[in-house]
Amino acid sequence: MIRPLVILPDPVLRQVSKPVERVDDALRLLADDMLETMYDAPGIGLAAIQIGVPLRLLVIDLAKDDQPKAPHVVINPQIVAHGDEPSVYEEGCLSIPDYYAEVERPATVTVAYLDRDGKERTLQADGLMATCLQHEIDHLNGVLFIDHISKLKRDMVVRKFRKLARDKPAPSRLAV
Ligand code: GNR
Ligand code: NI
Repeated sequence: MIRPLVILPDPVLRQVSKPVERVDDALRLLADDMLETMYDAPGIGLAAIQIGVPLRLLVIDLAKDDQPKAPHVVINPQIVAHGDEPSVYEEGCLSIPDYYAEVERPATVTVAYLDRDGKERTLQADGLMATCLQHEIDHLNGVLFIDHISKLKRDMVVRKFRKLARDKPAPSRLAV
């Protein structure tokens, strides 16, 4: 099931997500909804908080349109190591539609996590995978990629999205 995305400046995006306590069928259904929502958007990653669920769960698929799907379900991730080299990527976020900015992060990370079977795994990532993992893990801590750019640019983006939310409130906001 495709779920509605939480968009800036919704304060839900600033929540710190809680660890997943058990990897069961309900959690796998949630992960499947996240993948469906991410593919539909389309995006290459999605954190649970972006559909309003404050759990330490994220999905990633970097496969291009002409490649077979390569879904990763990443539960309770911890960055256990990162390289010294920085890398700069132009990032975007499904919760901040149509805004892109360069962000510098460690070029390589090692992440320990549970997979969709609850099995402990470790992933060494570089390139876009390293950037995407760090972007998603930031979401679990209530951090957005605009927190890594200048305050001037960030304030401009937040103001623009505040105005958009005022002019055209989301249906869920109209209801309350
Ligand atoms: O779809 C996405 N693309 C992207 C591009 C560069 C760096 C990070 C990302 S993640 C983003 C989807 C998203 O908002 N995940 O939280
Ligand atoms: Ni994002």
